[in-house]
This record gives sequence, structure tokens and C-alpha cells, in this order.
Amino acid sequence: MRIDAVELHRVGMPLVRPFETSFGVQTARAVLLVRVRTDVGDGWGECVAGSEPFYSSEYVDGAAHVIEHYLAPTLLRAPDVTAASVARLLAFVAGHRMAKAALEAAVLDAELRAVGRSFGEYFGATATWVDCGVSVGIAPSIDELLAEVAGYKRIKLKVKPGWDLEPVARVRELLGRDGLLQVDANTAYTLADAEHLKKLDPFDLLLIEQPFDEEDIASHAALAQMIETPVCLDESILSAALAVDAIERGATSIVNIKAGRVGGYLEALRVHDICRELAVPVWCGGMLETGIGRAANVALAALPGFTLPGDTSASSRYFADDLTELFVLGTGEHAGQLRVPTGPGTGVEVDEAFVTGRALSPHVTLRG
Ligand code: OSB
Ligand code: MG
Repeated sequence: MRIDAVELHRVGMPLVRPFETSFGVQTARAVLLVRVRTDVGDGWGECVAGSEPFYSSEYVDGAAHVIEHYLAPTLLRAPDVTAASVARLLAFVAGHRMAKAALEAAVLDAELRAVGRSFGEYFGATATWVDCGVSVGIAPSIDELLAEVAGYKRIKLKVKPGWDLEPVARVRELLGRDGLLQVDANTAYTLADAEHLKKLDPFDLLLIEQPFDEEDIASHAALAQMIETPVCLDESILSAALAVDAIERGATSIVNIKAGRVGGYLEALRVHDICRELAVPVWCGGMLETGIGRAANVALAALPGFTLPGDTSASSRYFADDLTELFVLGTGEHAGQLRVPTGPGTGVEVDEAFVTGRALSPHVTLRG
């Protein structure tokens, strides 16, 4: 296809409750969306970068800048673009994976809508419903935390030094022995905390996610030798090649897959495929996505290697309203699950009036 224009939209999405992690408290998302206008139709992609460079080095203003000045001009100059060619076309820019992923997703959305195929079908989804987990921020008190954790297939607690053993013990007590429970430290510890983290062993956690720095594969491998709880990397897994490296070094025995973090859904598929070959379970991470990113994540989570519930929560967990139809948990046999969209592209429709009404600044249109 030929890309005629790339639009950048910034939308303010207030959160229904503050979301606290070891890197700070968030009360709203300033979402960067890209729309590609092509000769076969339009497509939308969501950039998962945060407003500030705390989870990763990427952030919204940086992503918008690199798209405007480097990435979009390249796609606009290319005579023929497909989702499968976007990563190669943009490889001359180092890093900026979340920015690249947003463009690739938009191109894929346009491409699939034009032929009436869904993301799930294109990805090779095998499930029609996916099990959902919920990520629970650091809460002001344990009682408030306990009030938040109902209805999901598994609970993930955000932890940091000073907020770990006690909340984990209390939630384990609430869930009972069979409840699926895991923790996410977002790099808040160092290897000097290994003895402390070992005290999590009796709580039978599914995994501990990213206790140490993004670059510190060696310490994760060392910790994995010292504790019973499986170590799972998030921030460190920036590509399929890095996933293989971390697995082979014993630093991660389960992998969190986030398409934005690895540069797009196509690289996310490669992470899935190689982990499946290596018999390493994967699960779908989340970045507080609107319906655009959530739809694509749910489709990804429907692949056969996603054997653990993902951070694919209902929209209402984060937002009172959304720029697409809401994702609502199923009932009965589908309690704690979300249905995989089957419509063309992401399978959700973007409400343009919502995008305009919540715009944080006038949108920018880039043309070739
Ligand atoms: O580490 O998984 C993370 C949100 C923003 C940035 C990083 C993370 C998260 C979450 C929320 O844990 C997951 C979700 O979208 O439900
Ligand atoms: Mg994480």
C-alpha cells in the first residue's frame, strides 16, 4: 500500500483510580495515537509510551518527535509499505521501539481492514476467549488493596521495598492456596535484596517480574538460582533475540510479552514462537492501553503459547469511558475472560468525536 498521510493524535485518558508502581503514581494517560491514511483505507495504532521516561527510556513527546522527524517521513516516501516491511524500513533508527510499534500496528490495521481479516486471524490465534489477570498498583493501605482484587483469573501485585511481604501475605490469605498470584517490582530491587526476596517463596507465587535493572541480566540469573519463585522479565525483553539470550542464561523462565516494548506485534509473534519452541510459557503484558491497544493485545494473548493469564483487564479497570467500544469481562463459563475480537483489523471502531473531544493538542498531519 501507499501511505498518503500519518496523523498524530494526543488524547487525555483520566484513570478511574491512581495507579502506583515502584516508579511513581499515575492518575491519567496522555495517549499518543497514530492514524495512517493509505490508498486501501485507514488504520489506527496506539503508542504505549508513558508521559515520562520511567518504565522505559521512551516517552510520549520523544515518540511523537521521532515519528514526526524520522519514522513517518520514511514510510511516506516508500512506494509500497506492508506491515511486514515496516520494521525493516525503520531499522535505520536505533531503538524507539514503542514509536515504531505504533506505526506498524496502524499499517497492519489498515492492511487487514482492507481485506476483511482480523488481527487474531493474522496472528494465528487459537482461542476465542482469553483468561484475564489484573495488575494492582501499590495501594495506600492493605484494606484498600483487598477491596480491588475481585473477578480476575489471577492477581499481580506491584511491589517495592517496604511494600512486598505483607501485602503478598494478606492477598495470599484472601485468595486461598489455589488463587493465581504474582508480583511485579519494575526494577525496584538489587541483588543485595536476594535474601529478602527469598522470603516470598512460601507464598507460592507464579512469578516475580523484573526485580532488577533492565540491563542487568546477570543478577536475574543469579537470583533465579537462589529463590523458588520463577523469575520473569518484562523491561529487559526488547526483542526475540534478547528473549532467547535471557532464557539461555537462566535469567527468565517465563516471559512477559508487550508488543510496544519489542518494537511491534510482528516481533511479539517472534518472541511467542521462539519461547514456544523452548517450552517457556509467555503471557501478555499491558500498558494501560485504550481499546485500540487492548484489542490487539487480546488477539495476541489468544495464541497457543500464552498459557498464563495476561494483564488484559476490562477497560473499566482503568477508564470510565474509552475511544472504542469497551472490553467487558464475560460471565458464566467466560467469567474472568475477554472475547477475542473477530472484526476486520483490530475489530474495534475508533470514536473520532471522542478523540477530538479529549484531544490534548491539535492533531498533526504529516504528508509525503
Ligand atoms: O510493568 O507491567 C508493567 C503499566 C504501565 C507500565 C508498566 C506496567 C504496567 C502494568 C499495568 O503493570 C498492566 C495493565 O495494562 O493492566
Ligand atoms: Mg511489568
